[in-house]
Amino acid sequence: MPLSDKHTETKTYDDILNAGPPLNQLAKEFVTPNKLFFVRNHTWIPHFQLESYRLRVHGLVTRELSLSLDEIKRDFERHALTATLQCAGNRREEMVSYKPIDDQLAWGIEAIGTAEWAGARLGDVLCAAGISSEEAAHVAFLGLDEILHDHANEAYGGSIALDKALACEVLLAYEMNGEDLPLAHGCPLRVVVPGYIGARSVKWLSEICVQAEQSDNHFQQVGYKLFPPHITLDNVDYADGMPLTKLPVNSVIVRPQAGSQLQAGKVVVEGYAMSDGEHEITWVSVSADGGETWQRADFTHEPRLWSWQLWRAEFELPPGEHEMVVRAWDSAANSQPETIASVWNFKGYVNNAWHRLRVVVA
Ligand SMILES: Nc1nc2c(c(=O)[nH]1)N[C@H]1C(S)=C(S)[C@@H](COP(=O)(O)O)O[C@H]1N2
Ligand SMILES: [Mo]
Repeated sequence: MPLSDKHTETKTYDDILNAGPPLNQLAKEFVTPNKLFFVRNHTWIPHFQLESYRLRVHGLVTRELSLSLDEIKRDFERHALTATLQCAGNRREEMVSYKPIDDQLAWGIEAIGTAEWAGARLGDVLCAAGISSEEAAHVAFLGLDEILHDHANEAYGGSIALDKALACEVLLAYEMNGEDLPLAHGCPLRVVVPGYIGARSVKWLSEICVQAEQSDNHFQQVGYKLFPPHITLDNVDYADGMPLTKLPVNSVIVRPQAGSQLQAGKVVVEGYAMSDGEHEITWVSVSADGGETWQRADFTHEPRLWSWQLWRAEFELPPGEHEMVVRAWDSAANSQPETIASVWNFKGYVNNAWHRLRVVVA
């Protein structure tokens, strides 16, 4: 399989699958082929029998549900949506080189992909269960995979607010790009929460719970919380952290790669840009002189909600070393911070500083 094994090492669990596409294959097409779609797993892929698989829906509901995959396919209308999934740790590598980050995967720019997901709407399943109380404010998910924390196993989990859970873009997907959802991506069923950090799109989904509070799961209460740059492992109080939801506007140069040796003359620069999915990317500016002068990039596709934008710009470059920089704006006038220093956080989440790289033209 073409996924590189660059990210397969974690501290203790050597053979957990974490991988992304080789950079020369990244963002070449608007829809990422399944074989090139990054995989982010916190533990080993769970073992289960498809025949006995049930999705349990419980909590503040009028009727508890226990649904097989066939029942989900039969009883709920199938909806398809092209949406980008991005890990909160995408571009962590740049944060690590600014200031060390302990025990987190040093993703480059490859922890992102776009697929056509299809399945039932989470909102339709919640309607079938019936929200039973005005206290209901969050929808919590659990996966079948269990992770060891403080000497006890806990299923992977997280939650989103009830209003997002009821939004029509949120799917319980059983198909990815026209195929059955692959095992590594959460077969038989996963949540897809477009616009949110990938961590909320729980794979191998086993339980949905409607509740008053956010999930008490490790990955909601400790992991995937954002802190300002002055907070570190030594002074952190996890209760103060901001649970990550929507992704900030971001843009990345994919080609040429950092350190490339290029020929003088016409140089094509390509990459991706993405916001919170609710706002389309409206402008991408690219510089080949470290930010002295800028050019507007062309988009390769019509802007769409919930998906990235691929962009392209051309430069005439003389021999020498050149620093390329990219920044984007979305339709809500959000843009990116100039420096990593202003967004660095000790977990290395949501790096959206201007993306810079150096190339040599001969
Ligand atoms: N059950 C379960 N769901 C999970 C994870 C996991 O480890 N277990 N990883 C999450 C994270 S951090 C991300 S970024 C996305 C990655 O989805 P993918 O592997 O399909 O790209 O899945 C999320 N859902
Ligand atoms: Mo992630």
